[in-house]
Amino acid sequence: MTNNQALNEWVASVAELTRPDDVRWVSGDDDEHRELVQVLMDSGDFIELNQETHPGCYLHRSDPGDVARVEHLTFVCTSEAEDAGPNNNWMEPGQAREKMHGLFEGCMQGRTMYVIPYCMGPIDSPLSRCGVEITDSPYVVVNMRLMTRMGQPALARIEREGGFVRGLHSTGDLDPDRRYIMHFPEDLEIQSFGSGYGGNALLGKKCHALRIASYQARDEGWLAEHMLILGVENPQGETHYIAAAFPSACGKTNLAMLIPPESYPGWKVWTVGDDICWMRPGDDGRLWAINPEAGFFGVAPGTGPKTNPNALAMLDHDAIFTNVGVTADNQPWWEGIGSGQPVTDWQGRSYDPEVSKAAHPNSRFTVSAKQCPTYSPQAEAPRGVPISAIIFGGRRQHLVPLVQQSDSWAHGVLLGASMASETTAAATGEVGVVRRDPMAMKPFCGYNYADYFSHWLELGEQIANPPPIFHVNWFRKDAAGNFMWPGFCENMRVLEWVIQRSQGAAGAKDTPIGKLPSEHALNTDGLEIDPQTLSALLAVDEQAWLAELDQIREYLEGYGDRAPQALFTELERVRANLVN
Ligand code: SAT
Ligand code: MN
Repeated sequence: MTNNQALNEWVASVAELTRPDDVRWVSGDDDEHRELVQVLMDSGDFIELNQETHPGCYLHRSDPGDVARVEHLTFVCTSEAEDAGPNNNWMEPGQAREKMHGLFEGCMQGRTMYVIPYCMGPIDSPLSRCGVEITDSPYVVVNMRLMTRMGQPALARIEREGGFVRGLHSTGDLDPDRRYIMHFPEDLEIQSFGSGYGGNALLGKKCHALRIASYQARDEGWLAEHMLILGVENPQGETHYIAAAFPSACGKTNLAMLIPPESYPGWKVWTVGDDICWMRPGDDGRLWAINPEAGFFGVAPGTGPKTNPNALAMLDHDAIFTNVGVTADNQPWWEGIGSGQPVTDWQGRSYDPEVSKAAHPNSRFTVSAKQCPTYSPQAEAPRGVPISAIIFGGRRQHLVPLVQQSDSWAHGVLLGASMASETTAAATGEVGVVRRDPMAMKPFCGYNYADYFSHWLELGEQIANPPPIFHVNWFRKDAAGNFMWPGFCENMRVLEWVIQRSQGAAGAKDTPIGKLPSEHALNTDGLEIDPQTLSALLAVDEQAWLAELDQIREYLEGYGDRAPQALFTELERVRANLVN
């Protein structure tokens, strides 16, 4: 119970509708956590992992039909379809509410209903926002405890402020035909039924911190983005912060936790966040950012001693593993972990590489950010961190260079708006098809993309010192299908160029598509890469770019009259550069 009347009334009305055996307000304390772990173990939802090598670690196996976000079942329910835009599935709010009412009716019988007050962002930050998730899943509660600031301190803030985002969730019967993730941005409300998986069920994450928050951010003059935040400290002890957007499962967590290569003595990368960034113009004319999350829900496969040693180091205690394999001595295992052998796959079957990978490609770890060896002390700062550069990046085998800098903010918005990427296992559907994913927000923008692009353009005009905008592509392949850029810790070289450019230093050459590193401007000391590959990574194929521009234009025209003219002006400027 709380002194917030609206919250009490909402909880009572949900209990009346869903008819749980028991209602529990979550405090977030340790005793409660131990009790919930026991509940999860008793039901078989948690399997204890080796407590000697991995104290406090548990394995959860999802229903095999419930292992990723379901974009085709995710809806934005604004009064007008146009406000949701062609980038979202839309349902009329009244109809959506009726449908969800039918599903939620009596669905918590025999279950406990948990009320989770949570805060997205440092508890005392003016940039943070609160929500309350009601759920019948104790797995959601223990994940929300790692991913958000939840329980008593969040409730105290809600009581002070009054407002909060309402999120109602039930795993239902996990029937994919009775599964919907509905958003009502006009009412700051989320309703999710029929899935227990990550982004469908941990409502603070994509549902609140991106879909609802992006809608609020547009009205209030800030940005809610699918971006990691990292700080690069140079040997002189100066730290510059970068916000970078990549689609799900394109290496945001690895980049956020990068350890500079040996040829970078005295350099350090600090992790502020790995997935979501809320940014607001400060009084000093810069953009200030917080990570609204308190933990990482990272992709396990591919996380190993070479790709992300920091992540490995934080995963040997107090972590939840979802859909990974297990070794003979009960340690978690996934493809790329670098040691051990699996005996059981993610579905609990005896491991047979002919039948299945040990870990599901979208298997995940959940862990508190405080366990990350490079977690930035500034990550908890109420005012956030000042952003020196913004990076957009996609997964593109062809065409798109390793790095380019936009000529202006508007050109940078065009770079973001024309982002495309090959799809990954983070969402159900075909993997590896190129789709347009502006600002990596395709599945997460809670309103019409055309209005979102306008918001980005307008915001840039309001900031006295907007950060420069870049585009990167780590994923270029040669004719034999091999990656041309080594990636991982070597991405530091690109980060260094980006930071130097943001300070007005480092060489760049003007090309029709923007500024690219001039010869020798990219530091390749200690890197084995043949000069031809490097120049191919930084080449501009003018004919292919003209064809790409046609596709971008066609894509943007899909947003009709609402698409901002400034983007077409930029597009035509680039086209003119290419033909001249
Ligand atoms: O399932 S989540 O949306 O939380 C993870 C992701 O796809 O980025
Ligand atoms: Mn993500």
